[in-house]
Amino acid sequence: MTDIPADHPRHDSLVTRHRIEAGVEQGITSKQGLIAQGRGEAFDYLLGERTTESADAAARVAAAHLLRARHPVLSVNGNVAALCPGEIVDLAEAVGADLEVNLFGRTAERVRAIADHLREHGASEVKGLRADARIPDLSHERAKVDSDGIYDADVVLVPLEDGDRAAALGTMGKTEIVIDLNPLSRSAQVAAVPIIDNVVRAVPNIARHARELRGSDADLEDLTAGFDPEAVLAAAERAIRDATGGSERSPDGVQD
Ligand code: PTJ
Repeated sequence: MTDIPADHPRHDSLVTRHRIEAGVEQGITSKQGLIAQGRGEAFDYLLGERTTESADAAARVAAAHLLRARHPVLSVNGNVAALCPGEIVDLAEAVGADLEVNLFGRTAERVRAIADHLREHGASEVKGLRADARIPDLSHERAKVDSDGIYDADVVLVPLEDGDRAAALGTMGKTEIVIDLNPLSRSAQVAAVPIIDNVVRAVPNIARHARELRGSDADLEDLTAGFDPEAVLAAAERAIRDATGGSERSPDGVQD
């Protein structure tokens, strides 16, 4: 990987891009994952590459849902495995969730490579290899899930994917928490809890909230009941429109 100076103005974004590149080289991330990363980067740029207040509030509600769940499961694809493997394993531990590999471009080799990668980052058990159940009314490979994993879950964290599985999980009566930088994406639009943020920031942020909530006397039910997903989507869209409206452009108009 090219050395990126710590004081480079886009340091974090470039490091993230290199992680995806390495993921492809290791057989963890699909080539389409590179395209998804490019889309994500554009939205992140417009959001100021920061966790907005509304994304932070949504992350806290997500933590409350995961802590209250009977059986929470965190779904892992090739991009998540490359970008934040240690952080997703840590989140699973913080909320007592299962980890399950679920891929759009599913191959047995890639499922195994991702499971191994998560184990190398501390996961004790990784589901998704058996794939002995199906999400109804979903024709592609993402329908393949474990019967004692996503199929049985009541709350599922779905980071960064196309929208039809999120909708299908909702139809099954599950609460879906979606992390996606695009507030207009179908998965964000159908989520019970959309978190419009980069997975590299959102995943550790949910874990931080979960640990804080666990140690407090906060009413988790109150927290989840008062949540408005539409307001979160509208706030993210507003932040993007403000950024493109010219009010916050750099003085010389140069974009890195
Ligand atoms: O590993 P697989 O086979 O399961 O494939 C995973 C990808 C991501 C390739 C697949 O799900 C896909 O093609 O997704 P899409 O349809 O490109 O959607 C990806 C969404 O994630 C887009 O809305 C992006 O804006 C968003 N996104 C990309 N990078 C990030 C992100 N959201 C949060 N954090 C990111 N780092």
